Amino acid sequence: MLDTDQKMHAPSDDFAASAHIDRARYDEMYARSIHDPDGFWGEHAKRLDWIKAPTKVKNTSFDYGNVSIKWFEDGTLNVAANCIDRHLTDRGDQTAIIWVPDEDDGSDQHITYKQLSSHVNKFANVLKKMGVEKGDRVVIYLPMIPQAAYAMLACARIGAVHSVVFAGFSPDALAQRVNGCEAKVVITSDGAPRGGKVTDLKGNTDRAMDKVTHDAQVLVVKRHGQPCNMVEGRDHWLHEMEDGVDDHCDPVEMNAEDPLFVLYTSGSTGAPKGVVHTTGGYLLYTAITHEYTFDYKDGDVYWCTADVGWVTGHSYIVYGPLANGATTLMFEGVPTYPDAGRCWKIVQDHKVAQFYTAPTAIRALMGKGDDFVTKYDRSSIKVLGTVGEPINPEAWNWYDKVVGEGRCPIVDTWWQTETGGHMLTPLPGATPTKPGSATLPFFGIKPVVLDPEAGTEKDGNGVEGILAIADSWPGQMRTVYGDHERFENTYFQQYKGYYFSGDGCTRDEDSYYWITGRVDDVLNVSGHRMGTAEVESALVAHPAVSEAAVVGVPHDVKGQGIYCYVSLMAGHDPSDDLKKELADWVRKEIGPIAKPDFIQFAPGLPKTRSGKIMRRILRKVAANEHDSLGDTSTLAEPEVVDDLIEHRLNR
Ligand code: 6R9
Repeated sequence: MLDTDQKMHAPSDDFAASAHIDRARYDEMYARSIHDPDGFWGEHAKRLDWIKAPTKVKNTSFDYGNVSIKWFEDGTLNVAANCIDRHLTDRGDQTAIIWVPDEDDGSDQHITYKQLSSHVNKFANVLKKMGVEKGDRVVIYLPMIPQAAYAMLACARIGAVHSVVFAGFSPDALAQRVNGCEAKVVITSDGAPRGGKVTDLKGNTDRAMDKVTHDAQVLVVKRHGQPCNMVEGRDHWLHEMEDGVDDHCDPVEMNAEDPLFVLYTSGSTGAPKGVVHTTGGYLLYTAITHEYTFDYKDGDVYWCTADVGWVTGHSYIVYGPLANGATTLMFEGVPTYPDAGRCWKIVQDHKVAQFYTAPTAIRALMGKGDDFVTKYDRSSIKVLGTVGEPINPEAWNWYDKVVGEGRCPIVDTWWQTETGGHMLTPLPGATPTKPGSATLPFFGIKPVVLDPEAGTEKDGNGVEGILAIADSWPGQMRTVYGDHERFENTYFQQYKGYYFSGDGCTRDEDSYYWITGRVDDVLNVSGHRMGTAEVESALVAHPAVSEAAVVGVPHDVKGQGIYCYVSLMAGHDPSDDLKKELADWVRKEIGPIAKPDFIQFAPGLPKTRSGKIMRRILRKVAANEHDSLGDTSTLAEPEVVDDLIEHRLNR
């Protein structure tokens, strides 16, 4: 149960006094952002370098059937020029990216803005040489190496649309995304070291390319040195292609509403959706949130531990920080390799000022004991952040006391792939925090709590319901790639006039928001989004499986674990070997993050008379809460449930 009765932690007077935003400023700026969005965002848009300054600011409609979102629609700019070129005069020799490799062997790299410029320009010229033009799609399937950022910025420089695919995804998942956006080029690397193990990314790419239905070329970054099978005419080494290539490439003038990237994310039904973000509004929103949420100041070293395969890596490793001329740290490895002190060693080595991670990592590290933390110097840390899932107060308190020594404000940032940047978050010098609450809206964000059935707003405080957003903000996704109807149906159909987040929430007596989790069939496993439908379709693709239903189950470290109910085809018998085979199968079909935690063989699944699987009941059985199953009267065969309970986990 959500316990909203938590102690308030106010920012210290010293912190508030030197912060970009204190409480009075937050109140004043928030009020203005809501009452005069054109004035507010028009002014803040000046933080970007426009080729042609916009004369229009907001032109948006949440009207179902006519949803249209445009910001700064007559402005033009280039994202790479904003993230690199404009910093060259004043901070060309400042470090843009600190890269920390998987092995703790002292080979960390400091890449200055000048070096970043040279790498990105060359990379952009290579893409041009391969025939990539403005509007073409490029898939990036890379580990956490600087070339991932170079590739993204190179695309932005020439107006190509990138689609980053998390390197933990399987060949099938990669092929689905390459086909989905008809990418002209797929960028990958030979091997990806992570946590001391090496993934054969090029091998995965080769298997994916067998399933790609159009002509596409492959560009390979040499990272690990493992041998690769290079297909003549299709595959090229980056270092060979860069030979003799000029390190100047003119940035292409882009309209503010031209697409910057597509990022596939899980929904409650069907295949993952290609979330489309555009150029002007997205960059402005990630830059402003990066500065204010983390209270970023010149000279700070900022570290977000996410992977660039997720939106957090896009917005808060690459675009937001680089647009602000920041120093952003990129880490190839995992928090527990070579041991659970790795993060704090990196903090000490590089004097990290802002540290941003996920609750699942905090819980995992908390379980390893305090010594791993306290043996390193963390006095450089000013702000701690979390993202990805609700943080439980125990983990919050540990993060606060042990990691932050009780002196660093914690920003619990609620947002989504779709929102582009932070939506609900404390500002560290302004907002007193409560463990487990994402607190208050960022500038320009109008959250509302809706009654799930009536769809009407619940006024006042002390209310619970669906979290929706009443008006547009610059970082909002614009459409689903190639399917605007799906965009409208997913986010604007159920509750007319609002952006539907898919999350439930409570607004407490202090107007603070508490996210209660997804209200749809989306799982959140270690902060990674996964549709139950994706895991189910992987399971039924196995020849022994006739039907499958997947639900989330509470998990101490991952937040949610994956619990699968599986009915077998005639002629196949339940066994532990088959369970293992099915778990490995899903892992292979989607990727390691989707590997089931539990599989229960079920002769029948609880369905309504119309044939809809009642996941509510399956969730209760999985969580061992069968005393509170709720109404089962609409079930076609109520006795199925007794069998499921009796054979829970096939006891
Ligand atoms: C940025 C990101 C979005 C979903 C979102 C919600 C959950 C994210 C959260 C949080 C509670 C937070 N979520 N941040 N829940 N508190 N601070 O994670 O994007 O991968 O699209 O996931 O994650 O359920 O709807 P994405």
